[in-house]
Amino acid sequence: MFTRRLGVGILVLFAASLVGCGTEPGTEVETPLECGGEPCDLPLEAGDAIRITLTSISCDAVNNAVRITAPASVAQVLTANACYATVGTEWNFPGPFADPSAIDFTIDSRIIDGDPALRATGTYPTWTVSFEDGADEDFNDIVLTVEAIAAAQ
Ligand SMILES: [Ca+2]
Ligand SMILES: [Ca+2]
Repeated sequence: MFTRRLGVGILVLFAASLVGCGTEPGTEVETPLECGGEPCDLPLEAGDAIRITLTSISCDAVNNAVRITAPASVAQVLTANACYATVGTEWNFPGPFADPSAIDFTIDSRIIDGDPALRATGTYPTWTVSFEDGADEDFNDIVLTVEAIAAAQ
């Protein structure tokens, strides 16, 4: 009798966990850039060029896509499978841009455990952008160095 009641209790708990809130493993999520917990982008000055370097990766998920979303004229997917990209890969975008105000990124991934996060640290003209894919909190899963490069005088 005791065993049967326990079994029913476990079943109810299992059913409740299936009803969760959009963070089930496998759910696709687009993570925006944040600085100190607030949404942000990285300021550019008029005439600057942009260099982005894949500094390091430490993840196994497939199809994590790194997307530059601003300046709008260069918005594109930089890599569609970042965990398997080559460390040291550089993406260079010569300026000037028609819309030179800021650089922005998102990363598309799937929920592993917790919510992913994409953090920028640093100040103009060099930033580090670090992605936590949600499996732990090491913030080293995808690391980019982003540089604004002033036009030659
Ligand atoms: Ca991690
Ligand atoms: Ca990691």
